[in-house]
Amino acid sequence: MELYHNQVTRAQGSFSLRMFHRSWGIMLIQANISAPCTVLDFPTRNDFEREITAHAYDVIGISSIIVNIAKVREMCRMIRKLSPNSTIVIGGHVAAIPGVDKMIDADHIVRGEGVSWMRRYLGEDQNAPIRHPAIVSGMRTRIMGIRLPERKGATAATIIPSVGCPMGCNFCTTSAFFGGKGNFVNFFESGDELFEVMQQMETELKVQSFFVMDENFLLHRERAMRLLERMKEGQKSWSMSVFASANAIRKYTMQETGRTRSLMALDGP
Ligand code: B12
Ligand code: SF4
Repeated sequence: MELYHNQVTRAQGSFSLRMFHRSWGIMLIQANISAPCTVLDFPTRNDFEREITAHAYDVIGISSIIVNIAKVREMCRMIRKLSPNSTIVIGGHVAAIPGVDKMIDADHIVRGEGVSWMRRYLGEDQNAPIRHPAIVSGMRTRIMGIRLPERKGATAATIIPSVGCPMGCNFCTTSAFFGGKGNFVNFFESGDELFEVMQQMETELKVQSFFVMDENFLLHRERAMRLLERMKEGQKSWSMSVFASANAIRKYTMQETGRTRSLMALDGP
């Protein structure tokens, strides 16, 4: 997937920055089930066909956002033809379309958090601790056709502490998707758990910076403050890019948030 060339720098024509991102939702599901599982990230039609005919998959899950519904429909059609014994599970924001079950030929449409759903479906413990996959937030950066050198640790790691936002503003699709007002799902409840995961990523990916994929990270003040405490104790000068609503940011002093380099409104809810 792309962010910059899709929506930020595309008007800059050949000067536009190209950078690619993996699909974190399905990576998270893969890392948290014990069944053998293959992830194809935006496969070509040929790759998808080859994979589902080369192996007899019990379950084929598809993740998508709403605009890609036609691709989902076609993938379901291919599965029914080429792998008729597979159960088709659809998840991600596409599942929020009213009447989606009539638009595509799937066996299960999963709304909301997918790790616990898939664990339940496979008969595994849905409350088992979450294993966080090592995710480099962006890759294969190029500009004017020239690929920039990639150095381990130069790109931020993605950390996913929670999904959903309990504020439940009435226009907010992502909050609604994970349960709406008062609801959210914490993958890591405490600052201590989060610190451990970040330390693990620091070692594995050699990173000092983190892209925190949480709808409203600073709203969970206790967790954020404990994380800060652990960072101070461990002398970590990690930098973090977070999403947070204005009312959550107001609850912190400037000393607590540290040096804020930029405040950017990206991707409205
Ligand atoms: C980060 C992000 C991106 C990254 C992509 C990296 C990535 N995350 O994979 C970048 C910046 C590249 C990106 C690009 C775009 N994005 Co975007 N993005 C997001 C964002 C902020 C977080 C997604 C995320 O990773 N969350 C964390 C993971 C763990 O959650 P998740 O993906 O939802 O997965 C969970 C469940 O949905 C479910 N699940 C997901 N897949 C599956 C599959 C199965 C089988 C099952 C059972 C469950 C399941 O289980 C997962 C774990 O709980 C969301 C907003 C949000 N907060 O949700 C918008 C969002 C998904 N993006 C959106 C859009 C529109 C786009 C773009 C089209 C924008 C543009 N004009 O270019 C592009 C293209 C994306 C594409 N081709 O699919 C919209 C989709 C709208 C909709 N209702 O469909 C959202 C909701 C933002 C918004 N409100 O506008 N995006
Ligand atoms: S993410 Fe933002 S818009 Fe959505 S419910 Fe939370 S505070 Fe409201």
